[in-house]
Amino acid sequence: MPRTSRAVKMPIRSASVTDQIAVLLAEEDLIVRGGFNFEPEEDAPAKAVILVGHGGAGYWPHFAGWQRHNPHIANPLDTWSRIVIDRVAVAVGAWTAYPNDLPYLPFQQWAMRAEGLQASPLGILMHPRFGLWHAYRGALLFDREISIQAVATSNHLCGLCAEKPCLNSCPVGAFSGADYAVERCRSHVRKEGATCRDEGCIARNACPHDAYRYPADVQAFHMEAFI
Ligand code: B12
Repeated sequence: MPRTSRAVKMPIRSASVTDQIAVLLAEEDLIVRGGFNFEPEEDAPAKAVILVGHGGAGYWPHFAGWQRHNPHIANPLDTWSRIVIDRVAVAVGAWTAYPNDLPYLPFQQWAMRAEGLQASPLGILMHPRFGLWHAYRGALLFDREISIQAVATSNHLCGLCAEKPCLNSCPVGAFSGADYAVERCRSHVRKEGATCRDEGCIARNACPHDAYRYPADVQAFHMEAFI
């Protein structure tokens, strides 16, 4: 029997909360992206947080299948994420927060803390396994402490990268390593036939750590949302 189907049948009550969440998310190829307990003196929205997301685009067929049956919904990826992650929250007694909800919650700061990540020169966090090809779809918030340990800071791959092709490849020089010229980037991507629009951000694609690169159609979807 394949390992995944055995994992889905695991008796949920005997597993830790993180294991329960992982099992429920696996049905949609989403993953636990780490978590931590907030310090008591922090101005935090909860006592603990677990981040939900993906490395690579394994979630895409699940989302695309759902979208085929729900073709006219605005912000479809956000809506799908909400449906999936809200359901998990109910099962484990948590509530949810989403990266695009206003006011923005500091998802990247939480991710740095949960997964020991650091920012790439593009602003996107660099992951030791997924490279730049990962994102966060939501957060589970708890009014109790949970048993989870933040991951120690890993080797920062960008620190070992001398050439930094990400900084030399943007056709409009939007990334300086310190700043991101959002409007210059956006007005270029909006142009009909721009490679970044149809195949994804050229700077992000220049990163050599690309084993989990999203397929071009997935990148095009995200660029469309961006413009
Ligand atoms: C507003 C926003 C944008 C804005 C402005 C970014 C900016 N200059 O600050 C725009 C629309 C330009 C944008 C674009 C993209 N974004 Co954006 N964005 C956000 C959002 C919704 C809010 C950021 C924020 O203000 N947070 C509030 C502050 C308090 O939180 P913070 O953790 O301290 O914020 C950090 C970021 O602002 C970061 N930062 C600063 N400058 C830049 C520049 C870029 C490009 C990024 C990604 C981050 C970044 O530094 C802060 C300190 O850590 C976050 C989700 C979130 N809630 O954080 C996603 C988020 C940061 N974006 C993300 C992504 C992936 C992108 C895109 C690559 C999407 C795409 N097209 O595929 C693009 C990049 C453009 C490109 N060329 O491809 C991911 C990053 C994941 C990761 N691996 O690190 C996030 C976390 C969303 C997610 N669902 O995972 N984004």
